[in-house]
Amino acid sequence: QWDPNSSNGQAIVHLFEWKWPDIAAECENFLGPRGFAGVQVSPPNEYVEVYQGEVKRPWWERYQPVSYKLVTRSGDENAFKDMVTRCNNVGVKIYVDIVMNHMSGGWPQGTGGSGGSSFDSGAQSYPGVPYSAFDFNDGNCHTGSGNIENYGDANQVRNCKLVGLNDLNQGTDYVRGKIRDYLNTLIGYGVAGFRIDASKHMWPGDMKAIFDSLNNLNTDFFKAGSRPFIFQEVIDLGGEAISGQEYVGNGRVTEFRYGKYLGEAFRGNNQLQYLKNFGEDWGMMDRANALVFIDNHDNQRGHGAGGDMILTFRVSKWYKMANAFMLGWPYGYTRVMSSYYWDQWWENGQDKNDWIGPPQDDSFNIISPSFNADGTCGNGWICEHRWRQIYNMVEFRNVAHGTDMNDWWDNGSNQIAFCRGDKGFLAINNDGWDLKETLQTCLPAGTYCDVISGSKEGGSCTGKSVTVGGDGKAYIEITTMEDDGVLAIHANSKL
Ligand code: QV4
Ligand code: CA
Repeated sequence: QWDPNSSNGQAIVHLFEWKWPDIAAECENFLGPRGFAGVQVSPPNEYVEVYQGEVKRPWWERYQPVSYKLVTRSGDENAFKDMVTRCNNVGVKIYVDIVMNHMSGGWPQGTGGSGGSSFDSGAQSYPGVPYSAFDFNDGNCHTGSGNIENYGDANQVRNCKLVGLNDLNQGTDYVRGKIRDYLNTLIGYGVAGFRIDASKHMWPGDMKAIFDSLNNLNTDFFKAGSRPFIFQEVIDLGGEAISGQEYVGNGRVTEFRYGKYLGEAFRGNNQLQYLKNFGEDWGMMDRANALVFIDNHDNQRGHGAGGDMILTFRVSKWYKMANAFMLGWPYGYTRVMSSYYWDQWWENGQDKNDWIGPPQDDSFNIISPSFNADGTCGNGWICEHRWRQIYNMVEFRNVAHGTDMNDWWDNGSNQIAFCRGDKGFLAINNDGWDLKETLQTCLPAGTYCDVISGSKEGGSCTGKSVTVGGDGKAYIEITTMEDDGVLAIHANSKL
């Protein structure tokens, strides 16, 4: 199903590794009021507690399930349920990261699970579900190592182990039933949909059988007959045996080319003028099937796809520009990344600290974010979604929803501007010289607040103001001295 089941928002935020009570409060205090449609939450089911030499409680332990008990470092089942209710009550939906391709890697019997279940990876025994050796794909995998060795061979990509993770066989009724029961439990609590991890590694038909068997969404929160929103993680940059296109029949698919191409454009490997037809014309999937983002929890730390072209919070000026473009541009369903900080440790082009988990205390409990007077986060949390330049563009996207792009302008290199019907106008300057132009904004005459340099508060603007004349034109200025290379005005920012 391709629709996010949200009436009041066009962007979701991934609150990576946040605790359930903190998400509940964030829905009430910030996301609801600011018009966010929903939250992608980290996997809520039990996983391996990883302690491996220096590597203690890495973020990636949550991608090694042990059972479908809802007990994690983010909280227990009651906390999860409370979060879903409280977020729904303020119009913010919950989308759950579902790890159903595999169980854990090769951790020996005796290794702890976050919900107290025992397991034996070598024997493929997970009594907390229960799964046993019959439920895994080994017999269907024909590589020497049992791992995926060649991404040019669709069969091994789907039936062999991804980096040593015990590969579930979703072709059997038993495994389908266990996954269905897990997802139906979440639906019962009121979630709106699912991010399906490692979708490339499962057969689209097996996934369809599971999705078709799911209950309708909870009618306490959704209209009768609503189906869960599905977005499938498939990394398809071209050139492999499996394409994202094979999955669009099940729901939306992550479009990884989107963030890579924007990274290339803003980093100067391409020019912004060429973004004029950014979308299907660039070889990306149909916008109605795409889930788009600038970076995700993998490629912001060198896992996954996109390499060193990906923009993150560490290159904040470009990052804000790219997010503004994404949120202003009518392509795909948008997801904003929200991160925590870690110190990188580069050796031979590799960040040896790419495993570091969220801010935690000495007992490995996750530490909640703190909030500064200006609304930004502390305690090691970056909270990109609380950057004014980003959350104000979420409002822009909501206001402009339903319009197309028109009146494109560029200077022949890296200064661009466009309208969204008569609802919004966006300009970007990524050249090394000032943008000073009189441009068509398509907005009704009046004075507007630029929501990048400031916000409309009360009747006035804390940033730059733009005066639009009766002909829709306005003098637009973005100098290289400014903090941000973007200017955005919209129907709701009229003073
Ligand atoms: C190691 C060796 C293997 C060996 C194995 C033996 O590297 O060669 O076979 O031991 O047991 C972690 C470790 C990894 C380790 C593995 C098994 O990093 O070194 O293998 O565990 O213990 C995340 C991380 C992975 C992590 C995994 C499980 O990125 O590093 O592996 O969680 O903890 C492809 C896929 C795509 C995937 C992307 C990263 O097509 O689906 O790679 N993205 C999603 C998630 C991602 C997650 C997974 C999939 C797996 O977004 O976060 O991987 O659930 O492109
Ligand atoms: Ca598989």
